[in-house]
Order: sequence, then structure tokens, then C-alpha cells
Amino acid sequence: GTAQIGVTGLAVMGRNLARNMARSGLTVAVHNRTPGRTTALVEEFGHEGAFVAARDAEEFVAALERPRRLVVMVKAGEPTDAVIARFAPLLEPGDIVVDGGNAHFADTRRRERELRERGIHFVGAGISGGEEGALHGPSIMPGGSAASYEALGPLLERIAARAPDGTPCVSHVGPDGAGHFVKMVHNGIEYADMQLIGEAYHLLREVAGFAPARIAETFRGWNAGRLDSYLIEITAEVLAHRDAATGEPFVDVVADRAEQKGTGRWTAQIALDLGVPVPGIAEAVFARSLSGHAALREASEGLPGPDVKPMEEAEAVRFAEAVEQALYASKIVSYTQGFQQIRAGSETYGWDVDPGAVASLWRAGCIVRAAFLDRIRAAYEARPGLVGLLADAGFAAEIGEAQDDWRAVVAAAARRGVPAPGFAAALAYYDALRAPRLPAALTQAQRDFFGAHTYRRTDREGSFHTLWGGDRSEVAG
Ligand code: NBP
Repeated sequence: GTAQIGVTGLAVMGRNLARNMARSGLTVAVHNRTPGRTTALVEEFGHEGAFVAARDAEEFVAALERPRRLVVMVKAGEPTDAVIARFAPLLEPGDIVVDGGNAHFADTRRRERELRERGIHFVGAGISGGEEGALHGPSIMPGGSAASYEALGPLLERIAARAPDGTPCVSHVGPDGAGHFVKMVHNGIEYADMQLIGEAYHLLREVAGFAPARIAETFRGWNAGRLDSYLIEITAEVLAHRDAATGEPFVDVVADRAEQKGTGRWTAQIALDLGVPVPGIAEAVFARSLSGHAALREASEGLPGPDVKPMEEAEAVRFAEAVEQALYASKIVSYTQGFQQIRAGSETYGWDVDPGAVASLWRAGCIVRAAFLDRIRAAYEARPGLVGLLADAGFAAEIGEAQDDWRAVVAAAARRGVPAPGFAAALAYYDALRAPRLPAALTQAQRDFFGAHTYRRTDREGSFHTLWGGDRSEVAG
């Protein structure tokens, strides 16, 4: 075979990824279960580079130089297993199968183990950036063996997005499912970012009384500062857009029900399993599902809320500045939570993931791309053992400066009856981490009372139980 790499599964993602590879100078074998997609790709885009069209699995495998590098871009789940079952018997030890779909990391761990037994490398690679990213440069998060990355990395570096400093947004994340785990957390953080931006919009609209066009301007201003990011940029564009049919602001004609494909939900579910608090991500998942509960919302519309006066202009302008502070502080907190989840996954599964490297490869190509990520990269680089982002002096100082405004915004939201679960949960997380004492002491005492679950003491070692039903003396637990 002469192709350096192959892509099987030529729907939007696979097709664009194959084009990106060909445009970067690689010879790319292309294959799809239904051959029509393969011929369509070569007919439309064959002039962009060197494609080798394969009609079936045997031809595809034969077209690849060894060790073979096959990228699978099919629908996640059952189809991925079907493709592996089809190709595995045709492969030889040392060949590399890359799954670029949105697989659950537990499936990736299973597939990696099964193929490893046959001497085949299986690389679960998170790919972010949607179809545009696939074509022009995605952020790529490959797991699998370090040996497979040696054969694969140089090729992926050619097609990945580039950070502003020129570094390709791809690096070996860690063994087996590490890449898909990190991609999952990326999506969870994306949910949290979007929820926080949504709350900022809602507060500017309902509390400051700004029209969507003015909020678009406000976001544009923020995008020129420390919040510089893809999501803030597209938010400004969406808010500035008017519906052609009605002439109304576009955001007002879209039904207020947010859907989800499930990766944010996975992030929250896995966080519960790992015992990592990620309330920002969980609130974002819940906010989307709450929005879809039409009957419950309708039945609740008449419930009493507070009496509110609109803000005066000067007060509204000041409030908008405070919202920027609240958004930034909440963003630091939600990234803190996401990176803690990556750390927990890494410890549980023995992946040794470098959080600074993860921040580095999210700097371009993916949905959460932002100037902010370079700060996170630098924070972890300066102190590799950093216990969470809030332990970084720079972030701690910024959050310290933001906190008065942040509290004022959360209080204003509560007083004016505008839901801000993301801002409020982020602030509660921050205050809980800061607190010298938590009411967990009382919780544990209650558990000892009704279930003899024992407790530890602040003043000496050991575990203890109080005889609550008896004379209330303390015994060793
Ligand atoms: P789809 O997720 O729509 O999958 C369609 C592809 O899967 C077609 O090539 C189809 O072949 C193939 N396929 C199916 Br379905 N069942 C198959 C089977 N049993 N055997 C072989 N092939 C099978 O494609 P997509 O939207 O391009 O997404 C591809 C992957 O990338 C997915 O895992 C998705 O979650 C992920 N994705 C990521 C992003 C992102 O932003 N990172 C965006 C979109 C998608 P056919 O043509 O013969 O039916």
C-alpha cells in the first residue's frame, strides 16, 4: 500500500478529516460502508490531494502502508464495534486503529484491551471542533499506547489546529481511554461555559434591561479582553442577528428548549462515580433538561416572584461590568472543576495525564478555545503539582478582585427572581473551598446518630461513636 493513513466512515466528520489530511500532503485511503460516499468524496474533492478510493474493507487495508494507520469516523457505539469486527481480522500486529468518534471512554478501554491482545494498537482519539474543525484543524486528544503515538503523532500534528504560538493542538494524552475521557470533560466544560454565558445574557436582559443588540455589543467588548474566546465571539454574532421572517431579534424566535447529545451528561455521571464535585457542569446539564420540561414550566408560570423596578442607565452600566466579573470568576471555577475531574480520572485509571498539556491542546481548534487556556497551561507549567487552579496565585488574585461583584450579581439574580444556577453554584463551590469549617461535621454527627456510622475528631486520631440511644458516652468506633 502507498497511503500513509486511511479514513473509514465518510459522513461530514470523516470526509472533512480526510480532506484535511490530503490537503496537508498525505496520501489518504478513503472508505465508507456505503460506497456512494467514497465516490462522491473523490469526485468533488479529488483535486485537493492524493486520495486512494477503496470499495471494500480488503481494498482499504491493502491500500495502507505498514504499520497501517486507520482512522474510524463512524457513529459512536454499536457501529464502532461493527467496524472493528470487520477490520480486525484483516490487520497485522503493529497496525494502529484510531477511533475519532465520540466514544464513551469505558468502551474505548474495552476495545483497546481486546485489540491489544491481538497486537493491534487502538487509539481512542477525542476530536473537537465540529465539521469546520475537522477540515481546517481540530483539537485532537489521542489516548492509546505511547508507541502508537510515535507512529501517529507526526501525521496528526500536520492536520491539527495550531495555538497562537504555533504549537499543534495534539499530544499524547495518556493510555487507553485517556483521550476520550479528556474529550468528554472538554464537552462538560463546554456545557458549563455555555450555561454561564447564557446566564450573563439573561441577567443583562432582565436585570440591566439591555436589548439583544446592546448585549451583542457588550459581549464584543468582553471578547476584546480576558474573556476572549470562540464561544463569546459567536454569542455576540447570534445576539446581533435578526430573524429574516419577523424582523425580531433571532434569539427571541428560537424556542427556549436546549437539547443535548449526552457528553455533558456523561461528564456529570462519571464525576458522581469518581466522587469529584463538578456542580458547574451538573447545573449546566440540569438547566438544559429543565428547559425541556414544558408542562412543569407552564404549570409554574403564575407562581409569585419579586416586585422589581427597572435599573437606571448608570446602574445598568455598572451592573454589566459586575456581570463580566461574575462570568470570569465562575469560568475559573468551572475550569477548576473540569481539571479536577481529569486529575481524578487520571489517578483512578493510572493515566498520568498532564493537565498543562491538556490546556495547551484546547487553545485552538475546539469549542472551548480561548485566550484563558494559555493562562491555565502556564499555571500548570509553572507548578506541575498544582492542587487546582484556585491554588495558582494569578487566578486567586483575579477571583479575589472579582468576588464582590460576583456576590452582588448572584444576590441581584436572587432578589430579582432571575435564575443563575451556574453563577450561584460556582460561588458556593468557591466559598465551600475557602471555608475553614464546613457543616459536614454536623452531617457526619447525624450519620453517627441514626446509623452508627462513626466520626473522626479534630483533636485526636481514631474513629469514634457516641451512644446516642444510651448515656451518650463516647466509645471507639
Ligand atoms: P455519523 O455519526 O452520522 O455516522 C455516519 C457514518 O457512520 C457513516 O459513514 C455511516 O456509514 C457509518 N456507519 C454507521 Br451509522 N453504522 C455503520 C456500521 N455498522 N458499519 C460501518 N459504518 C457505519 O457521522 P458524523 O456526524 O460524521 O460523525 C462521526 C463521528 O464523529 C461520530 O462518532 C460523532 O459522534 C463524532 N462527531 C464529532 C463531532 C465533533 O465536533 N467532534 C461532530 C460531529 C460528530 P454509511 O454511509 O454506510 O451509512
